[in-house]
Amino acid sequence: MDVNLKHDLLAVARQFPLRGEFLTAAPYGSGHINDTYCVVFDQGGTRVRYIIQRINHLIFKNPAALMENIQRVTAHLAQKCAGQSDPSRRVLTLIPAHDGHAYHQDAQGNYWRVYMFIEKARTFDAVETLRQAFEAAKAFGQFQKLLADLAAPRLHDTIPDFHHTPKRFAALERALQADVANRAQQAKPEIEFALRHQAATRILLDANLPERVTHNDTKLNNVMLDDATGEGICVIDLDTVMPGLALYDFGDMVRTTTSPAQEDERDLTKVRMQFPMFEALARGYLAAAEFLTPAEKKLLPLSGALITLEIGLRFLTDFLAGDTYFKVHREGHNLDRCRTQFKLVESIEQQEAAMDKLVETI
Ligand code: ADP
Ligand code: GN1
Ligand code: MG
Repeated sequence: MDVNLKHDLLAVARQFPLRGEFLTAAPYGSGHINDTYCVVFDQGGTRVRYIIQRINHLIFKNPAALMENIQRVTAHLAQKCAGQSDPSRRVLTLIPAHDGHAYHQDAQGNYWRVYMFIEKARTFDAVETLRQAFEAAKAFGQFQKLLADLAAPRLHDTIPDFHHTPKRFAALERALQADVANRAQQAKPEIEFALRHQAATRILLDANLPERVTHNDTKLNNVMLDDATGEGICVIDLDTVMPGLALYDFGDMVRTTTSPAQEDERDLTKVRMQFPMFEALARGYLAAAEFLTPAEKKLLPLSGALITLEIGLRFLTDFLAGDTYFKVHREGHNLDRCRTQFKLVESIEQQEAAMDKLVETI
């Protein structure tokens, strides 16, 4: 096993009914919040992989409630996918711990969960083809559609006000006021950009849209695309599935799936909203999300700029606060991420008329 691992993955794995001989464990994926590992077992000559995750309980303050949400959501989806081909690859499957709980809490207070590994599929950190955009959006649209009849009670809010953009703006103002890391002078243009956009933060909240069950973190790398068919086979990263607006999800797709650049690209000339990608997203999403009201549909183009602005505000806030929320891997990482978001907001704003026109025709 990798001696540099922060946690004893073998000890964690032993808390779950994973058969065979433990072979390897290694960090996996590029998420900003949880710790994700891939562990491999030898089961009678076959290598079987699992995903083991440590839930970031400083961010998700009630992991038990979060896991209750995930159990309900995955059970509901599993029931709906039962008649389709390859049902076990279409929804995440939790493996409960030996004690029957959906997670294991270790002696240090960490919360761990295990998922079956979705084989023959992968995620992408940056979009490469129109087909990927179409399939990802269709999968997220389908996800919302399948959860529309989730039985009561309402899901827990795993992070309250997660997409309340005005509150995200207020948090930025507080971070700016405190300037605890003495970094405000390094981010003057970004701070000015944020301040100029304050009025835009209310757009979705003021539109009186219906509450739905939404994913709330529809980054392109939170949907697995099938290696053979390219289909969006499984929506993953379910920690923020909770009541929300459909457009939070569409907006985050625009943020992460229309620019050819990575989220932390330093060369801002590479960052832009590619209109054909937006079209593929809108067509894919609307192919599945037939439940949208006219008011929701009309706001699809604006949601992209809003959610991109919101995540940019959050990266800037975390930069000013001294990098306490998102994982960072280099100096100025959160500021770099903020810059790409604000550049993308500008690019989306410039194409708003064309986006409106397109959506009217779909
Ligand atoms: P984070 O919250 O840190 O983003 P994710 O749940 O998105 O964590 O997992 C990180 C990455 O691990 C994903 O982008 C995906 O590539 C991979 N992954 C997660 N769950 C599975 C799974 N069940 N099967 C295969 N790969 C997975
Ligand atoms: C985080 O966990 P991950 O990396 O999929 C964040 C999202 C942000 C995203 C920015 C719980 O998502 O809200 O949009 O980073 N998740 C949480 O890349 O804050
Ligand atoms: Mg993720």
